[in-house]
Amino acid sequence: MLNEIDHVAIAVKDLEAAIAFYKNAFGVEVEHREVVASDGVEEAMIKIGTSYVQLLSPTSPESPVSKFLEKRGEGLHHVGYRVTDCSAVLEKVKAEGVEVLDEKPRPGSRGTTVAFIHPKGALGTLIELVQP
Ligand code: CMX
Ligand code: CO
Repeated sequence: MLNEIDHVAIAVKDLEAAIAFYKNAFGVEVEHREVVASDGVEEAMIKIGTSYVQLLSPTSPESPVSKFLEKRGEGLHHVGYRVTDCSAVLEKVKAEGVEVLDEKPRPGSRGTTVAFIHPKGALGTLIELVQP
């Protein structure tokens, strides 16, 4: 049900500094930037093959990424798996008794449809299902 890695998300304190790090260290550039108000984040997407690195910084103190940075510091925040049918995968996961954060798929960045799965029931990894 998981087609590809859509993105690997990294929580950062300073988005401009993070973008500069990737540009200077690896010569890669941002393809897409977006503020996702519903999630309290600003993202910078760097394309790598058919996947992305999603650099994520909080836009408010209530953002889940603010809390993450306070507790854990900068680092890997979640993995996004590209799926054909977000709703179908979510229902399958729920039927397996896995704790989800979204009961129904919702809009994500780049016009995608997404749903998050709680890290506690998923080997300590926050998972995002991403339907392009
Ligand atoms: N990865 C792994 N574990 C995580 C985590 C993460 N990103 N964030 C929190 N946790 C851990 C916490 O450390 C905590 O562990 P302990 O109990 O051992 O201390 C545990 O999960 C439970 O945390 P919680 O109190 O239930 O929840 P939090 O308030 O810490 O929020 C989470 C965590 C995942 C529920 C919240 O971040 C969330 O709802 N995320 C989904 C939305 C999101 O992340 N949006 C931003 C990205 C948007 C995008 O990619 O487009
Ligand atoms: Co994401």
